[in-house]
Amino acid sequence: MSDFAIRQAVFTTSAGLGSAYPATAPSGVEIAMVGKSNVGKSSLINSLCNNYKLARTSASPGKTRLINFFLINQDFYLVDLPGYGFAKAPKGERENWGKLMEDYLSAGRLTHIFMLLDIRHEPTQEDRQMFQYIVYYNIPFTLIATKADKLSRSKRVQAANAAAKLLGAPPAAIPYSAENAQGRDEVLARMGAIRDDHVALRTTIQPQEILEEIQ
Ligand SMILES: Nc1nc2c(ncn2[C@@H]2O[C@H](COP(=O)(O)OP(=O)(O)OP(=O)(O)O)[C@@H](O)[C@H]2O)c(=O)[nH]1
Ligand SMILES: [Mg+2]
Repeated sequence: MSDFAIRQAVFTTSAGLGSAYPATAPSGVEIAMVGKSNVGKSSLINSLCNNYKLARTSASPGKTRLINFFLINQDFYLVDLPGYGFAKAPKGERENWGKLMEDYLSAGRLTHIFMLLDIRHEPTQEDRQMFQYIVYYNIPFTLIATKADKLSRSKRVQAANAAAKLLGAPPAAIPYSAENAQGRDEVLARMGAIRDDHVALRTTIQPQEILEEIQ
């Protein structure tokens, strides 16, 4: 297992439509949680950070309405986004969701997406649209199948991978449970790798080398 650990997680700010985002984190790394409402995005952040008061969660969908930034190890951001597919939401609110997401996704600060799927359910049409967006814009992603505790141990890996396949992705998703922290080590290791890789990319290309290449 990797030696990456979350030593500190601090809520920084919430951003709504038209409000400013915080300055990018020192490492430039920003990992955002996307997925349908109620899939467990806020719970995943809490479980990873071992702090159940960090992000607000709720049994009823539509809890997270703003973009919430959490600074990890004073180094990179985890970002909690509002979920989609909340059928009961009024039309105006769904339009707001679209604008909020479009603004954020086009801001160019996001470096990786954790896309969450409920391990028990087939991906929805909206999940597939979201995934197509991710692929179209070439955003690096990791698939996480949430609520793994709802299935028997023997079925989890297969169900997680099947959900990924139905999405149209390579058939690999990390089964995760915010109830019993199954998958936590794997997601933390992934986070450490994302963090390091990004730094490597940023530090190996020096402006001088770019200039030499152009000449
Ligand atoms: N059994 C189980 N329940 C979970 C798990 N993760 C989340 N939940 C429950 O699912 C519900 C929704 O969780 P949230 O984390 O608020 O979901 P969300 O994706 O942030 O939802 P929105 O903010 O509405 O988009 C809550 O009742 C959580 O307790 C899990 O791994 N296992
Ligand atoms: Mg939430």
